[in-house]
Amino acid sequence: MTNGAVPLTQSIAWKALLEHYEAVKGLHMRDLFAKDPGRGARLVCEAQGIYLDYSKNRLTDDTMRLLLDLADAAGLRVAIDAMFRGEKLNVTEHRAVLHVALRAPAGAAIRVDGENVVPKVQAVIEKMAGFANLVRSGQWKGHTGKRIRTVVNIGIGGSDLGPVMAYEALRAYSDRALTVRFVSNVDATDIAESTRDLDPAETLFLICSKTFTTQETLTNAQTARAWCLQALKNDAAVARHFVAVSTNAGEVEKFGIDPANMFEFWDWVGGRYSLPSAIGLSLMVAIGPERFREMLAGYHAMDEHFRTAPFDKNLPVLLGLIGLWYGNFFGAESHAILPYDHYLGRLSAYLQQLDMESNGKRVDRGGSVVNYQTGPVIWGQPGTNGQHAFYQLIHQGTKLIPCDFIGFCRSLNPMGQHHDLLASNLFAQTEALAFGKTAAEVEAEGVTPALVSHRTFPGNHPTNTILVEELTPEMLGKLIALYEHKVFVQGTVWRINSFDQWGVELGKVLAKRITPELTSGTDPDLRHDSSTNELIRRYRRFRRMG
Ligand code: G6Q
Repeated sequence: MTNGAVPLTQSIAWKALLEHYEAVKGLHMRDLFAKDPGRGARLVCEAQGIYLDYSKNRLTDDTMRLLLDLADAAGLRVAIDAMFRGEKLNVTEHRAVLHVALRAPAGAAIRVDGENVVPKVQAVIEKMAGFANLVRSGQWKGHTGKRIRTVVNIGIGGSDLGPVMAYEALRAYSDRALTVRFVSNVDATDIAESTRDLDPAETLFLICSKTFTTQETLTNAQTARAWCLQALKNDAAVARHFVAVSTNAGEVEKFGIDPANMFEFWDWVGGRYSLPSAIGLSLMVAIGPERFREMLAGYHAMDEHFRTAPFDKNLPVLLGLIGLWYGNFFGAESHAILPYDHYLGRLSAYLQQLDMESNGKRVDRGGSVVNYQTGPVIWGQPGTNGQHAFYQLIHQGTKLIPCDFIGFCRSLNPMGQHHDLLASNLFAQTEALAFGKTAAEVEAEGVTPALVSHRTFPGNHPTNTILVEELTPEMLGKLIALYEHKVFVQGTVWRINSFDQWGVELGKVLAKRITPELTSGTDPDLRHDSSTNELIRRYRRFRRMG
């Protein structure tokens, strides 16, 4: 699938980019725009209701041509087809990578080990819809006969970040008679604060865990069970107040949840790609099956765009290649995601996991250490709040931070001038970042000479602008799939496995070793390094017993 024989940095396409970088690295966007009045209308890509303006980047038409050559040389087309065909691209876990099957329409055929998985995906969506309708209509009663008012999703990582992000994003479409809360942290404060004002008789817990062995989730689930049974005083209540989403029916049953109340998904769905699976159940309860299906249709439309559009008009390919240009050639280490929509307050955190867990890899698929940068640090906050906090560093700091600005033409809460002010801020920021303010311009404003350098903005800070008409469930699906596939594009060029997460697995094992050393009644024989040993001893001295 990749040209494994030639090291990436020795490949013709890479070397051509390196040479080109030397020629264009000094160019300023001020000059690029001045010399080319058509640039802002030409370096754009519009598809699936998404307008991507990538003209405010430190690149030329030649850069794009060379980046597209790199994608071709990386075998991107073959890799995309292999993913959609269900090949086991996750080589270290020997698994297919088929989140695209979760949103394939009924009637499609996508095979894993010879089995068409689309019918079973559709069957789970049907089962979820039946359940969501019962809860939404009040027909699903708690143990004492009361209707459910609050749904608490217990899960962590991929079993939390997607649902919480999408629930916040689609709040405008949700049933306000129901509230959904999310508990993820093993810190008891999370579940204590999330349940303190709730009535157990009106609360339904969704225990979401692909493996159903994750310490944080199971600990929270046990605590929730105890909280519920303390009030309802009957084990039979579990059946009305606990539902599971998992790939592991055996562990679900051991926990005491009736397998009839379990919603299934499969090992070919990575945790961070699982929102469109049964992991999205809390979201479906909130917005209803129809809206959830609209979101799935949006995902699918972007999947098809990615699979079929020529690379120079392919949104995920363009975003992926432009990101790589900065990471691998300009040495940028991070990438900011800045949504100008309050509903997307959790989008950056969601994309942080998607990208950093997928492409935070130091060896290629064959296990050799790579000699080039892979995934960047992804971070961000919604605008305009970020402008009053960290944008300073982007404008005038010493680091190059490419940014994605995401905005909408219409607000879901049209009130007075709010939305025009929000949009003006977005456009003004990308303009200021690109063009800056020269010392001459500052002087012309009559600024005292001592302050001129302080008030000069170098500009030439790259941004992509993603402009969309309105935030809908369908559009949210498209935006998430856009970033999923961007990550795929980069991972393919970097020759890494974007679909395993051994670093997460490490964390799951390490803490389990230390817990008994913190709690044992007798002094444990500590065999860590001297720092860890001292920390454990100090903790034991001061911890609350019992
Ligand atoms: C995601 C990761 C990780 C995972 C959590 C929860 O891709 O694998 O974030 O989702 O560790 O795992 P479980 O769903 O198995 O509890």
